[in-house]
Amino acid sequence: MGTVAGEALQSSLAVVKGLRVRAVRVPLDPPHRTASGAITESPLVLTDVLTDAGELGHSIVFTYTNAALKPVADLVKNFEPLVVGESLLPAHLEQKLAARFRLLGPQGLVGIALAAIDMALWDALARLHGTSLLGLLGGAKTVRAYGAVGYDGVAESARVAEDWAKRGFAGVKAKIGYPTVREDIAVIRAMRKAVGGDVAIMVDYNQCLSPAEAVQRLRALDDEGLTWVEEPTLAHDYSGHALISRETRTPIQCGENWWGTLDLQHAFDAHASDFVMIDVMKIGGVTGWLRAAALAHVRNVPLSSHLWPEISAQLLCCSPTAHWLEYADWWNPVLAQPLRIEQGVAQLDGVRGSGIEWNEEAVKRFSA
Ligand code: SMN
Ligand code: MG
Repeated sequence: MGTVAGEALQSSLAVVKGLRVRAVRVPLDPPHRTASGAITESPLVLTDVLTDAGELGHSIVFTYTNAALKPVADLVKNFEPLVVGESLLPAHLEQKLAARFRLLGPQGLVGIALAAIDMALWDALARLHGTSLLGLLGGAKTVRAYGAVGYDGVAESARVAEDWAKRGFAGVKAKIGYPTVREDIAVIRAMRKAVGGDVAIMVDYNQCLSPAEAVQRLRALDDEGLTWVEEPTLAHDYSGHALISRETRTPIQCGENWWGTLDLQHAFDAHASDFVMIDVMKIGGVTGWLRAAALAHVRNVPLSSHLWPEISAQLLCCSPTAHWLEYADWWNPVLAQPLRIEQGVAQLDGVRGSGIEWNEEAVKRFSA
C-alpha cells in the first residue's frame, strides 16, 4: 500500500505483536477409516496472533501425521518475524508472505503454516470489528451440513447414517472403495434404506482407484441416486478425473487436496470435477478461500468445504455458489464453543470472529 489513503488506513489499524503457537494431539474415538488408511487422532497446530489492540486471533491447522506436527509448529513460529510490526491487513500480508516464499514454494508444510497465520489474522480482524468473519465479509446466506460415515462396512455405515439423519442432517457421506463394487453398492443401499429418500448420500473413494477402474465402478453406481462421488482417483490427476467425469453420470467431487487457487484453476481448465470442495487450509486460508470462491463463481461450480466447520460455514455463507458444509466434530474437544447445527443448518448467530476460541483445559490435556 503506497498511497496516502493507504498509509492513513494502516496507521489506524492494530499492529501484530507476536504469535503464540501450540501443538496438540486430539484423539479420535472412534477412528475415522478411509480406503486410504485410518485416522486415529488429529495432530493440530493452534496459533494465536497477538495484536497491540489486545485482541487475539485464533486458528487451527491439521498436519494429518504426528511426524509433521512439530515441524509445522516450528515453521509458524519461525514466520513470526515476518508479521510482527505489520498492520493487521491479512490480504496484504498474504501477498507479502507469498512473495517471500516464491522460491521454496507455497505448498506443503509451508502452505499449512502460512494458512495458520492467514486464518488467525482474519479472526483477529473480525474480532477487532466486534463481529464474526461472516459479518466482516458482509455475507448472509445459510448453509446445509452433511455428516461423515467411515469405511465401516454395511451395518455400521447404515447405523451411523441413520444417526446423522435423526439429528436433522440433510446429507451423509460414506467412505467406500471396498474390495468389490458389489460391497460398495451394498453399503450405499443399506444407508439409503436407513435414511430414506430425502437425505442426500455422497460417497468418497479417497483416491484409491485407477481412472480405468473408476470408470467401471462409477458406471455401476450411476443409478444409486448419489449426490456426488468424491476423489475416485489421485487428487492431482486432473485428466484422469476428467475422463471419469466424461464417462459416468454421477457428479464428481474433488478439491480437498488442492493447494491454492492455481491448482483449482488447473483443475477447472481440465474439467476435472463437476463440483469442488475446498479445504480452507490447503487453499490458502481465508484469503485463498475468497479467491477460490470467485473462481468457482465465474465457472458456476457448486462449492463445498472440507473439515474446519466453524470457519468454513462462515466462508460458505459468503460464497456465491455455496453447496454443502462438511460437518466434523473431531476438533470440538479443544474448542470453547463448537459450531452448532440445527435442523441440518449451521447456526452463526452470536459467533465472534471465525468461531475459534480455546477450551484451555483441553488444550493443556492434549498438549503434544
Ligand atoms: C477426509 C480425509 C482425510 C481426513 C479427513 C477427511 C475426507 C473427507 O476425505 O472428505 O472428509
Ligand atoms: Mg474426501
